[in-house]
Amino acid sequence: MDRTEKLLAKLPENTAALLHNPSNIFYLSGYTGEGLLLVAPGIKAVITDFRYVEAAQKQCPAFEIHSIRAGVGHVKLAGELLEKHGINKLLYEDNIVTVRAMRDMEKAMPENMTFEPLNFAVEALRTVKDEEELKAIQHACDITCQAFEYICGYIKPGMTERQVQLTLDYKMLELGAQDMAFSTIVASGENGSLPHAVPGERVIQKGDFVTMDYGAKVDGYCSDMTRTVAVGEPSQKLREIYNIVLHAQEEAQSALAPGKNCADMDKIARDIIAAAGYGECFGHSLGHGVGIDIHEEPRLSSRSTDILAPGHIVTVEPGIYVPGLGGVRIENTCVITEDGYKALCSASKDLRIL
Ligand SMILES: [Mn+2]
Repeated sequence: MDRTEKLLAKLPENTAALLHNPSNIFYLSGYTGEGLLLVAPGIKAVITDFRYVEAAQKQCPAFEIHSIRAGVGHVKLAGELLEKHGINKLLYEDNIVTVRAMRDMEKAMPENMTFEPLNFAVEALRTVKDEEELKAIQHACDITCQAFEYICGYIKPGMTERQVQLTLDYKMLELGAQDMAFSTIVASGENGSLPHAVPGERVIQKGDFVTMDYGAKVDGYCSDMTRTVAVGEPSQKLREIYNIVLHAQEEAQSALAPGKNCADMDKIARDIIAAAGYGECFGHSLGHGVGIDIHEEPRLSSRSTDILAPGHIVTVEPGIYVPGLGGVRIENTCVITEDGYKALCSASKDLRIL
């Protein structure tokens, strides 16, 4: 069963799904250009414009490619196809379609059309990765780890965070990444207390911790890894924080297995950090799914009701952030297997002193 059939099997009979979200469109069809995807019994269509017709034909041979024309825009064209197939119930992505686009859609569609939210049906399919997806993510993780080995030999006191970021990004592209998975984070010294620090002109000094959170994109799929390294001998305090985070990361990661509650994974790491007296300094959730998007379901968070299943790919990334001092985060991307998990990032998590 291909992905489109899997989606249709989850929907009520004689119902269409109109996709606006580029990640869902890519997942179902392989198409990366602009436009919409229409899926219904008897319909598999990319609705695009002249600029992308040829690319769409190459990327998704199993789909009909329809190009908009004067007076017939994307939604109207979708409406024509639905009318031809006698389908009058349309599921749409209410988290993506704006209020304005919704009003336009109601006007452009045939009169008898009814609209209902798709309720993340495609996102739900995307949580379980197949072999091909796993291969792409493993490749992205390998590039990330190779770039880490390179950067460890490159970072020297006197360099700026920005220099480290540019070098990491360049290295990943050189190693075959199509793009960065997200904007690379490099946080040195006291900037390490900012979980999503933007690399800037701060000059790296001896005794600093440098946190690097970054990933590569390969064949449309992301990796996500964080390592914190020391530049020269770190203080006792920073070492202590490092060891707590490392312990929390390893305990939570080694608990990953199918059937486990995502919220329990978060609790394992949180309890260790709280017991060490740093509970207030770990203010984000433990991790998240990774795939076409850098943040996907399931979430490893205290509020999550998700259960881990084989094929889920999740990050485990506890951290401790102390304003004025700095911070530590250690993150691996892992796949849930039939009997446990496998870490996809091979870079050592032991403290590296450069
Ligand atoms: Mn992450």
